[in-house]
Amino acid sequence: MSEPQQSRGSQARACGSPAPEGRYDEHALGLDLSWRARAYYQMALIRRVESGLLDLFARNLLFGTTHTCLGQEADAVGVIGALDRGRDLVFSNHRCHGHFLAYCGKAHGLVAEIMGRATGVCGGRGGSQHLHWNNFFSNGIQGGMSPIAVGAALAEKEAGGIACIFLGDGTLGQGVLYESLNMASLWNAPVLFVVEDNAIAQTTPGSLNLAGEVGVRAAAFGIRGFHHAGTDVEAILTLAAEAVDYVRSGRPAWLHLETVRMGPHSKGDDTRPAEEIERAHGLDPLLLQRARVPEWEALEARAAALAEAALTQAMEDPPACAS
Ligand SMILES: Cc1ncc(C[n+]2csc(CCOP(=O)(O)OP(=O)(O)O)c2C)c(N)n1
Ligand SMILES: [Mg+2]
Repeated sequence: MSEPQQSRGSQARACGSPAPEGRYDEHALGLDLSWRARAYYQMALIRRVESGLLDLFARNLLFGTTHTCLGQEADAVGVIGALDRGRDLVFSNHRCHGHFLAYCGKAHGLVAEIMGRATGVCGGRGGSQHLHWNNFFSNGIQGGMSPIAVGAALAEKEAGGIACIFLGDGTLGQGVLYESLNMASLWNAPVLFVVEDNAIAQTTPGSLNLAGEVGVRAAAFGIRGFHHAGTDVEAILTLAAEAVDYVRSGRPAWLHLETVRMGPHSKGDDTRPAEEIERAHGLDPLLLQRARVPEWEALEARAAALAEAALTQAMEDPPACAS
């Protein structure tokens, strides 16, 4: 397999605004590594940061809420690895930390943001669900970002950029999503709708809230679908690259990724039977990728050191100004 398309990463700009100060964190993204090692390393960094956040919660050092993406790291790394960070836009949801890290690698800015520190990427005022840096935007309202992604994609179309929006399977019940699919198809908006289907919405299994098939929802609007069942980051990267190419040609697409949620919905709220959680752990994307990356222990150590430094520094940083 040849190396999939990688970011140019130098001409980043938000929709209609000048490029902001600062750059992607190339070291944190592992841009010096081979694409295969990088895929493992980026997933390890996400896992380490997310685990660190859950640990802070357990020790009463975080307030608010947080939704970690343990088990879903391959979606973030595979899909965002197929985008052009220099011109594409990413819209995310409540489970956004992994998407954010795969986009820009700013681990300290993320942790400080979640901890309400002045050094956070949004000055500590956005928190876990409202992250914004450069062309990355997240919001916790399920489906709320989908019309925004369609509009932004249309605005960026002439410049060759596309929008990628991450949605959960539980969000397929939101009407605004179907209005967005309708307009995206009618107006040829270059949007990649990514459904991270972990078969659960908070504590409600998909079998109780989702009728019919996931793929045919997009097909009903004449939108081409792509599908992967599993947590193989390399397969997701390859499929996402194909979907991104298609979207860049001027049509929306739907990428359905069947994945697993290894952790709780947010902190301790996991009501699933033990065997179901065990099954999810059996599909851990990091374990899958380890078998292909002989140097995984060194990459793990690098990710652990970076996450630890981010967490330690954020703890010492000043709080966001209250006024
Ligand atoms: C409009 C709206 N309704 C309810 C909520 C509360 N809520 C947050 S996450 C969530 C479940 C989302 O499930 P899914 O879309 O499958 O994403 P997952 O959490 O599995 O990643 C709910 C009900 C919300 N954020 N927005
Ligand atoms: Mg879900």
